[in-house]
Amino acid sequence: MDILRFLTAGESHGKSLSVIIEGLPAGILLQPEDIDRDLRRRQVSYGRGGRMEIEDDKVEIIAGVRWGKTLGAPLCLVISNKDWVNWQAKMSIKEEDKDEALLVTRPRPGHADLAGALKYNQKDARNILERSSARETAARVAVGAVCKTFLQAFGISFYSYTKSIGGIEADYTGMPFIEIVSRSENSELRCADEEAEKKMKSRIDEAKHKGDTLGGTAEIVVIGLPPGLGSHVHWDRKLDGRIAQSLMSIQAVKGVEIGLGFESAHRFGSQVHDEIFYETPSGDKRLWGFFHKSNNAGGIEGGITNGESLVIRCAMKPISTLMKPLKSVDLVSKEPVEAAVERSDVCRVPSLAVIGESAVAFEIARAFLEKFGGDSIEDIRSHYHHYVERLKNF
Ligand code: EPS
Repeated sequence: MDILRFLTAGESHGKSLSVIIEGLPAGILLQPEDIDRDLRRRQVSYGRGGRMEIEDDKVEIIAGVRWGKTLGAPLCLVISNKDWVNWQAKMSIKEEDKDEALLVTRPRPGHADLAGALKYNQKDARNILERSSARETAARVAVGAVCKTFLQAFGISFYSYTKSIGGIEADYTGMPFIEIVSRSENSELRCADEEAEKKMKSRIDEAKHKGDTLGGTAEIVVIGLPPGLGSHVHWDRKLDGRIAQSLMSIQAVKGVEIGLGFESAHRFGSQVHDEIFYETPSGDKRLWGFFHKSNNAGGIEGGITNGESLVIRCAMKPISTLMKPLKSVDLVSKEPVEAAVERSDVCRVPSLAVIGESAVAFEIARAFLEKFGGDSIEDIRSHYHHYVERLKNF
């Protein structure tokens, strides 16, 4: 049995999204605001469509928390869809509300519409697209926020920002990390490079004007990780593999890189591997003695965290709903048609950054519980401190 797991339910225009998270210890200080903060970060950005003017995501904690702390019981979270009021008949669970005029039969290239329709034997692609929609990522961000709250108690923190949109790269060379983070948090595109941000915005405007869409890349950084999360001994215990799976499962993500990633394939080994140094641990400055001066590995070696920061990038393809639609074939008539058009976003790379951060937070929390597991936060803290002491005296 997995030590930490979650399931989400909910259609994009259904009544709400729900999540059950199972395996959290008792004693995590948790308030709805801890989750709402990240829900807000996921929602707002330049390039999003009309839906975001309707939604104002807030979580309701239905179960698993009492008097401000988790109980060790399953946590149940619900995020309501404000747009549901406009979709009650179209998304009704009652057979008598079925309306043939509403069927979506023109699958969008790049979307789950066609593959899902074939697999689930559906002539109405709405029965597929409602669940494949990236609306579901709100639930995943809620999960990530809970995991981040838990990990914060151990000095582990998560950051994310936009690296590129539509081929325009942000240049963060020489910018202190703290500045990258604070500027990104205040940018409409989560981009700390103001020049690049301006170009990205006009590229988004251009795409919108042409009825087109854009993708891009986001970087996720995790600071404060101890060495030793994940394992080299089995394929499914390697933390890099698990993080990649988690990120690749985010709607529209087509690639994941850790550290130097694809670039490392072009270099000599001497230009890739991070040399090892040692300084006697002292106070809070360095909890363990071994360290690297470079971080091309991105914080993971052999599927195990090595004590450096985790640095991950993921790439998102352009959104597949185009206002100027591509060629498709009608699911019923089999005639050539233009793909279905419905309200959508032009670009959502900034939200990918926050969703990616959340997906990584879940995997880190899972690996953390595997290593230091206990039923209460106090037990976990004592396992963690015992381990850090052992590393100091290694
Ligand atoms: C999405 C289409 C749009 C996005 C949606 C994902 O929704 P709608 O069809 O209602 O305009 O806004 O994303 C969200 C609702 C969200 O919360 O991120 C899609 O087809 O994937």
